[in-house]
Amino acid sequence: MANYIERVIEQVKAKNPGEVEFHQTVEEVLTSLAPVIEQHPEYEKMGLLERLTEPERGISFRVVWVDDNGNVQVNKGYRYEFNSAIGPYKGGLRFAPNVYPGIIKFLGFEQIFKNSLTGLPIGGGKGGSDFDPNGKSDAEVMRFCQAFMTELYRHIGPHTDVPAGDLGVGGREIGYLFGQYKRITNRFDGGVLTGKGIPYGGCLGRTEATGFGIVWYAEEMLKANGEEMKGKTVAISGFGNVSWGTAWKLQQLGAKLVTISGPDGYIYDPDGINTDEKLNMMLELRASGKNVCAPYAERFPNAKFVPGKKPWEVKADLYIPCATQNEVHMEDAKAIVESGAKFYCEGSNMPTTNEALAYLQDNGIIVGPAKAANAGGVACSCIEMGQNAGHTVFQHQDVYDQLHQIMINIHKACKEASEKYYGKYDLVKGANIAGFEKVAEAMMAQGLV
Ligand code: 2IT
Repeated sequence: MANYIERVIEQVKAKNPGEVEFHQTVEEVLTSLAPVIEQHPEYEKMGLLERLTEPERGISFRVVWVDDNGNVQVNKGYRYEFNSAIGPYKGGLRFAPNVYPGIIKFLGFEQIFKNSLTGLPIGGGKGGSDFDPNGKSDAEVMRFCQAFMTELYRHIGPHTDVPAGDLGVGGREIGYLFGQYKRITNRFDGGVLTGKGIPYGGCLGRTEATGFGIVWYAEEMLKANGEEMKGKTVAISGFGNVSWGTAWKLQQLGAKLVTISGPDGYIYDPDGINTDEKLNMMLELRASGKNVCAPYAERFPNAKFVPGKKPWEVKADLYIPCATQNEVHMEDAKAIVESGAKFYCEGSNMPTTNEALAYLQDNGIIVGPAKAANAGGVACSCIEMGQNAGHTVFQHQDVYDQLHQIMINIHKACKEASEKYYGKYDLVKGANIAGFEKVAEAMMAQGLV
């Protein structure tokens, strides 16, 4: 069986040359599945892993728009519809200059397992563009989004594929995308996009859902190991939506958050990033469109800005990377182990290199994997789809209560799957297995498609 897994990993590498992020996640996930594949020889006969690692559909398209100076701009647009065994494709759109198929495929592949872990009926997909929203005017962002949707609308729908935001795509972009979808199709299909504004079908709590979910998941990790969130010193990276929601929930649970970061460096705030003014400062940083965190230290003089560095050198009890993929390398993992920390919970998608992840776990750090810990975002998106399908509005507290329970359930599913197949508490392996089992069963039931 190990041979089967190795063979598929090699095939994926050969079929998707140079797409290193996709190779990385396929290797990490499939390797964890060994004991399950062992028990199900029929999976090999039915080419299950070959099918799982090949997107059902991949669309690549040209996006043409005109910038404020009247120059024609051409970007690449993508949507990889990865797996619809348990529900319509669901996953975000990422707008960032480094976007290429290897990034969209890694995100889309991860999304299959994440969405399955939520316990809700959503398949996996991901899309985006190499468009960089930073430094663009509002009008440019609108024209880009309209051009992007002018192709994408043919491929999506409330029962087909439901995109949302990811890096570079927030409420503003979703608004423009939705407006254009509605204009072209003449349909108010609320459930075609999630992360919408509250007045037009958005779900209360979606903005903070990913961050809240991460902290609730981390809280379960702590509890399972006899500890509590209150009083913990926490270091996170990023200052965007996910970091902001994470900071807010950490504040509510009485933890002390001491770092945030940007591409320019990191902020160390010894007083804690724990007042409304400080949380609002994170929103201001994002709204500035400059993609820097340094201005935080100008506003709060006790805080220190450390240019060009990542926050992993700061001593903490719990680390939560919330910025982007592969932001924690081997040297960072060593610093985290040396700090004496016990907990590490991934917030952003695949923030840890496979090598750094193994090092953290081998040195006794308890790791929460992103596909489980950050699943609260997409879970809330699915709640939004339900709200839209039922032509209703859910109350804020109802959404929080559902989301909190979902995060508790996901932690439990990861814990139980790892105990069943590996005889130990390993949330990384458990998340892969628990996410896989339901999708595999559905794929087997649906025959060779
Ligand atoms: O990575 C993710 O789960 C997201 N960017 C959110 C996806 C969604 O459909 O809400």
